[in-house]
Amino acid sequence: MFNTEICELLNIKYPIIQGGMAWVATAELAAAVSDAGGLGIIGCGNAPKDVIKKEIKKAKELTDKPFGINIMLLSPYVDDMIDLVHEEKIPVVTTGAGNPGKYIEGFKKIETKVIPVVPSVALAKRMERVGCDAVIAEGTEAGGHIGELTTMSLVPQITDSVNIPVIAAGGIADGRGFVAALSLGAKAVQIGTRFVCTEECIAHNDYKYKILKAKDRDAIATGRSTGHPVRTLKNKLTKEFNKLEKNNVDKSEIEKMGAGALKKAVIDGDIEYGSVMAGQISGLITDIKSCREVIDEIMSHAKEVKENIAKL
Ligand code: TUI
Repeated sequence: MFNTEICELLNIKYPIIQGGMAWVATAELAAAVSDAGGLGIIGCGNAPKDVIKKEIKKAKELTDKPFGINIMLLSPYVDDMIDLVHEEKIPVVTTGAGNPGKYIEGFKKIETKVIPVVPSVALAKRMERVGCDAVIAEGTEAGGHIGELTTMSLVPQITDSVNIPVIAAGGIADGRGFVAALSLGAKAVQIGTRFVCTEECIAHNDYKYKILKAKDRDAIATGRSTGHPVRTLKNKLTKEFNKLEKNNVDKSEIEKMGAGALKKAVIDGDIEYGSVMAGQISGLITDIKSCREVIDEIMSHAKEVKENIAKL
């Protein structure tokens, strides 16, 4: 059940892809997700080549299953990350925050699958035209840098507009969300926040517990005025951001405040002045368990949900 074309494309058991979260998605998390039958992803964020090279080496030691990397296209080290994909023969690359078009020809030569995150139908169509293997339709419910449209609106509009498989992201953390995504035409899901609250995730415990304590309206978007909205959990930093935005402070001032804030939260555990990126589904997450338990639970829950719908 739920063996979709994405399973075949990416050589995985379950159509679950882990979000490529900067700082959070290290070798430990990626290997655990891949080992449990999903596709683990190492999030490169703004990290330099030597750091990611070490993560790839570690992940290869931890699992013999395939895993991918996420390249954040605003990173100053994008070209180094592309070189790493070639050197390490990484089978899957997801991208965020831009258009990976110019790298696709090179990836095709080494049979690396390219799957960009897209926030709109227009970009999804463009990505299909330039030869991407699938797209991740990420709704504004997601954590981190986000687009405008919700998963519920974005996914069916994209599945109707392209012929490549669509992966749904944003607001998915259990079997109900998984089945809902497939009902909208997606062939897989990408899950981020749920994987932060796992035993294998190296994020600071205070970061994980802030997600566990979050309620439905705690994951808010700031930075809309800068044109780069980011979803994080409410704290002293978001209060400061909101104040600056209300006072029409220069965009560069606001962006300066955000620099380094993610590491502060994920690594140092500063959940007041750090950027606690997390999705709107945070309120649904109430425990920390292993990646295998998370994935097994989603899959068995999804089966139950599907059977219950069939009875209606
Ligand atoms: O990339 C994300 N979310 C992220 S990346 C990140 S780490 C970071 N650290 C410091 C500075 C900046 C980021 C935290 N969260 N999500 C995927 C995503 N991609 N969301 C939206 C987009 C997107 C937006 C515009 C993708 C393509 C795009 O196209 C622009 C174009 O070139 O047409």
